[in-house]
Order: sequence, then structure tokens, then C-alpha cells
Amino acid sequence: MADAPMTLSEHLATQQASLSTEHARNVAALVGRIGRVAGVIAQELAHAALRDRLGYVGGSNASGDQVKKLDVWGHETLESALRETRACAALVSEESTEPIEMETGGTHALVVCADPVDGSSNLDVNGAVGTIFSLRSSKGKTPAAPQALGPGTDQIAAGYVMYGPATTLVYTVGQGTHGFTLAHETGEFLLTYPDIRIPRRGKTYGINEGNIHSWHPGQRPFVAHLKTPDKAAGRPYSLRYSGAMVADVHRTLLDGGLFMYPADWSDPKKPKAKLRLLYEVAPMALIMEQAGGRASTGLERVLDVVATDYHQRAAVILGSPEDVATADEFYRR
Ligand code: AFP
Repeated sequence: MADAPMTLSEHLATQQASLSTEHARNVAALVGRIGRVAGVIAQELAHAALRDRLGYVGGSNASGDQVKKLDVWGHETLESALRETRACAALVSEESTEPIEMETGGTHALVVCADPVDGSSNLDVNGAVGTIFSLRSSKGKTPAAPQALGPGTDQIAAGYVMYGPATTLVYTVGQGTHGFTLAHETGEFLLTYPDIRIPRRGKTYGINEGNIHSWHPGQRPFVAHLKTPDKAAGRPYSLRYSGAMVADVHRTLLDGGLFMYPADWSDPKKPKAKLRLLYEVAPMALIMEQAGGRASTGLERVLDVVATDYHQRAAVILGSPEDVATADEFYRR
């Protein structure tokens, strides 16, 4: 009889070697709690239409986006769960303009950067959505949130939850990238994708082509290259785009290829990106690199980008290493 798959908490215990003891305990507490919150969010999403949870609350968030009821509910649910662990020193959330400092149980508590409900434009159309999180050291400082500002290489752990036909949690603490599936009957996440390795090249690309006129001069010819038939090179690639970064990154991680959200270069002196660095782009870059992939802005490695603002935006081209390398070549031309 095959062994029962490892649970998330059992797996977290195997990932401790690369972490200091205190950090290890807090990472396990926070990732474990985020896993339990994900089970609650999955339930709520499945019944949202029945519980009048769809639609907008009115007003906008830190990034000027209109806010959905589930955005606020997701943020509040995550915030109270993290507070209970006493392992979270501060929460930087897409749904809160200012970081939220928290009481902790020790000096090695962590700063959590999170997008509680990513892809909220998919909520009312029953499309895939997700939760994205990143853990950084508070360095024992108060206030703790400013310690989250810095390069993506400072991340101690990162992960996401995808709410699709199944609920999947993927995370890394710098020892590879691993995926779990929620067993709804027990509420446990079970290891179903150990040590994910992204294919060196893919067959699909994800990008909002509606923005083609504002792309960097290297981006347009690169996408044209992906569409140009070349049997030997496995081209043309097919376009796959869901509108939720978590769903597009998850497909890319398992199947290879690319997910891209380039900056708006209408004014080359001031390129404007859309996705948020601390709780979207940097965590996905760490997950991708730990699976053998790459993540670039087109001009530099994402993990080298230094965050100086909590809701800072950054361009991203991530996925199969050979495909991202080709994109960088087009940007350098
Ligand atoms: P929302 O959470 O506001 O729906 O934004 C989703 C997102 O941040 C990311 O998940 C998507 O990849 C991207 O924005 C979609 O943006 P476009 O609608 O401009 O394609």
C-alpha cells in the first residue's frame, strides 16, 4: 500500500535545515496558518454567489483598484489569522495602504507581504483566483514593516495558493519549490508536486496583448518571434492568459513557457509597471528560480530589484530559463 502523501506541516519540518531555528519555527507557523486560511477562502469562494459575497464594496485600494467584497473579506481573514500566530511582526497587504504592525511572541517574527485575493476581476465570473505571500525578516526591529523594503533576495520564503477546480498551495523556503493539493475532507494540504522543475523551454506564453502599443521596443518583436512558425524550435507558441497572475504562473511553472506583464513604455523616461513588487512579482520570482526558472524585468533580474515603497510596481517576464533568456536578448537589441 503506497505511503500516505506528506502533509504541509510534515513537509515544513523537513525544510528547516536552511533556516535559523527561530525563523524556522515562525516560517512553519505562518505558512501552516496561511494554508488553513486558504481552506476557509476556498470554501467562501465556492459559496460566494449564495452568500451575496460577489461584487464591489465601493472605494479603491492602495493601488487605486476598485475593491471587491471578497478582497476586503480575504484581507481581514488573513490579517486576524496572522495576528493569532504571534509570528507575524507586520502585514504589508494590497488591501491596506499602510502596513499593519502586530504584537509578536519574540524578536524573530517575520514581515508578511500578501495579495490576499489575486485576480479579483475573475471573482464575479467564477474564474481562477489566488493568494500570494512572501516572508521577510523583521530583524527584530520595531516598526517591523520597513524591514520588508529591500531586494527580493531578502525573502526567507514565498508561496501562492490557487483556487481552481482544486485548491493548490505552492511554496519555497529556498530549498526548491513544492506543491500541495487541499484534501477538502480533512482540510490538510498533501504533497502532490514535490520539487517542481520547470521545463527549459515551453510552448505557451501569457501576456495582455491589449497593451501592445505601450510595450518596450524589445517586447513587441519578442512576441512576434514567439508567434513565428519554426517547427524545429517548437514555435509558434500558443497564447494562454487568465487575468489572474497566480493561475498564469501556476500553468507556466508546471508546463513551462512564459508569463509576462511588461511595463508601459509610452513615456520611455518613465516606464509604468502594473504588478506589485513585494506581494506579486518578487514572491513569484523566488518560486520560479527555485524551480529552475528565471524572472526578469527585461532589463534586470527581478530578485535584484530593491523595493523602496510598499506598493511599488515592477515589470516581469518569468518562466522557462531559455525563453526568458531569449526575451532579455530582444530587450538588449
Ligand atoms: P486584480 O487583482 O485587480 O484582478 O489584478 C490582477 C493582476 O494583478 C494579476 O493577477 C493579473 O496578472 C493582472 O493584474 C491582470 O491585469 P490586466 O487585467 O491588465 O490584464
